Amino acid sequence: MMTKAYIGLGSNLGDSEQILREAVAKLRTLGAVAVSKLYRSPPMGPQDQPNYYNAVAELSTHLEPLALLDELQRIENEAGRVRLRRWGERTLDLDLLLYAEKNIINERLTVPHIGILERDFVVIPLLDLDPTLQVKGQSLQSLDLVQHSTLSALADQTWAD
Ligand code: A4P
Ligand code: MG
Repeated sequence: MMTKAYIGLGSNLGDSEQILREAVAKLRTLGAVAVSKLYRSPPMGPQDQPNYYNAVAELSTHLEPLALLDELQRIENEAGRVRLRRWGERTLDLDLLLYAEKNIINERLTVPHIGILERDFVVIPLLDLDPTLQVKGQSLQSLDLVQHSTLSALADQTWAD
């Protein structure tokens, strides 16, 4: 069955824009992809790290959740994934934010992704892709953080074309 999955992309080490572009190209080998705008976002967590480049990709895929996670982790590793500390700097982070309307909790996967409703660098790009999106019964559009976003848009939704 074809499923709509949303994947959060983040990078704050190396040539982040290029790294995210290559990640989107690899996601396109897994199914049809649409991307949000590209954003710059101040770091959540340790403040002594660079700003992040963040975006979200919508992927239509036949892959089951754990098979999709395997692919995301493979793409992270191919980007020469370096991750120094919790919530710290990394070359590429791919998080499975949503997998259709499914709730998943196992050793490898929690979906919807933890913290999704508190992170503007996830919510704002999700709204680029679907302004009516709801998560856990909550309309994203009506969240307070949408009005108090700390993001700056760097490029429109053609950045990864
Ligand atoms: N895992 C469980 N659920 C999922 C899921 N839904 N998607 C497991 C992906 N992975 C999931 O991943 C650790 C384990 O989580 C995986 O092995 C997988 O089985 P990881 O990528 O090594 O670590 P992490 O949890 O992603 O990192 P960390 O450090 O806990 O933080 P977050 O929550 O990912 O946040 N600030 C800004 N502005 N923008 C950012 O993108 N990102 C982070 C990282 C911190 N600050 C940021 C940003
Ligand atoms: Mg991650």
